[in-house]
Amino acid sequence: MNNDTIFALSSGFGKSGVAVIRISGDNLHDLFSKISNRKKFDARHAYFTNLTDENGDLIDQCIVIYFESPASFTGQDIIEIHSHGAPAVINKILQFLSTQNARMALPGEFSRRAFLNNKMDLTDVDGLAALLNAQTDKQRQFALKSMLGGDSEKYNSWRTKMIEIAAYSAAILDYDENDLPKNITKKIFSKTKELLNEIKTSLLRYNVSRAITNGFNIALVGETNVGKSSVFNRLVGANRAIVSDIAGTTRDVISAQIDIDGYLVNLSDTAGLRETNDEIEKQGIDRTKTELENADLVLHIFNKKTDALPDDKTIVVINKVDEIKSKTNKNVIYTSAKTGAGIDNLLNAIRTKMHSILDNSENTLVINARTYKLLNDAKSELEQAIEKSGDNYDIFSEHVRTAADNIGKILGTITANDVMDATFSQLCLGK
Ligand SMILES: Nc1nc2c(ncn2[C@@H]2O[C@H](COP(=O)(O)OP(=O)(O)OP(=O)(O)O)[C@@H](O)[C@H]2O)c(=O)[nH]1
Ligand SMILES: [Mg+2]
Repeated sequence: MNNDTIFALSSGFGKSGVAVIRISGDNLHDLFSKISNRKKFDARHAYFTNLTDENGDLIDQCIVIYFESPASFTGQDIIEIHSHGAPAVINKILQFLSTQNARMALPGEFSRRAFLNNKMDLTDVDGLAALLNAQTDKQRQFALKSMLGGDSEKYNSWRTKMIEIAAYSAAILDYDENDLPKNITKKIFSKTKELLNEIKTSLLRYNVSRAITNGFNIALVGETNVGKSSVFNRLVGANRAIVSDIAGTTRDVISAQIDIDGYLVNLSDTAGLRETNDEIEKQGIDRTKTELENADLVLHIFNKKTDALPDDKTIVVINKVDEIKSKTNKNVIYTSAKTGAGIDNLLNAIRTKMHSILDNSENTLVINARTYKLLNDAKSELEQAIEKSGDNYDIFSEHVRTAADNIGKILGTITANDVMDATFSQLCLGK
């Protein structure tokens, strides 16, 4: 199956100036000859060609490029066809290719081949998937670093150190003390602790990784009628949520995505909190509680004086300031969704909080559910090595080796097929 010649549209489908169709296979020399209408050609050279179908009828005028194995995305021979971006042209080319001993690629199949040919490891593929999903500039930067191998470097260095530690600790039983480096047991312990701390720090940054990749969650909560939906509309810059003076207007969670300083923000307006017998409103309030749990930042909104205090993840807002005389509480932000007063201050307070949580992400790994679990497993193996092996260095070595295997699974050095399927299926057709 990995020897099949595969093809896919790599650019988006729809009317566009240019479409790019890629073909990958073991030897595409003859196919390129046919497509480019030339016997001799150079790799990585753009040729202008009249692309004809199996009957010799003209399909389109195209640019075609040949990438020779192993210097290509997949490591196999690759042909790129740059055609006009009309759906009819694209369909005709794909139809023609299926008559040329080639088949349509599965989603992520190009990347799978790149992985099998050691062009990418699984963390690079995760980075690529994150890059393809990037909507904001920070998401782009974060994903790009991972795709270009930033994360692999860290994982590889951890794994190498673990293998070294495992080898030394296994050797303690087999070799005479004089043949081993001085203070070997001390060194083994301190190096293992160092690694454990680094992994723990990375796990603590999981929320940062998630917030950059999937968006920073901000929930607006408070009692009914304080003006949550009105403030939400001001922040989004559009009348997204219904506003009325009837308490209990908002019942469902209303979400909008906004870009603040290059970070993707998921903003949620929620049902006002109050005692109610209304079944639907009750369900709405349950949803508010879920939003609160998932929030990276909460805007707690009031419309009168309050003793509520801000904390790491809460900003206290007193709305309807146009109706309030005393504005002396330094712990809160005063706004009026009606006049727009104070909305800039609120945005700045959100900015400050968000930057303090998300900035300096250079050393943050792109962690998804798969890598989080494996990283946690590695952490617990190292903890067991340190805490539970006593003076038994065989057991110590075994735990550290298992930790190294967990990191290997993150990279895909050691991997099961189902993990690969999950990793590659996040990608779209043509990648
Ligand atoms: N004077 C004044 N009225 C406001 C302000 N913000 C909202 N209101 C009014 O307050 C009422 C309630 O506003 P909403 O935005 O629907 O309040 P909410 O907190 O979303 O209410 P629920 O969805 O019922 O929980 C509406 O009549 C708004 O026009 C404000 O800053 N000043
Ligand atoms: Mg509302």
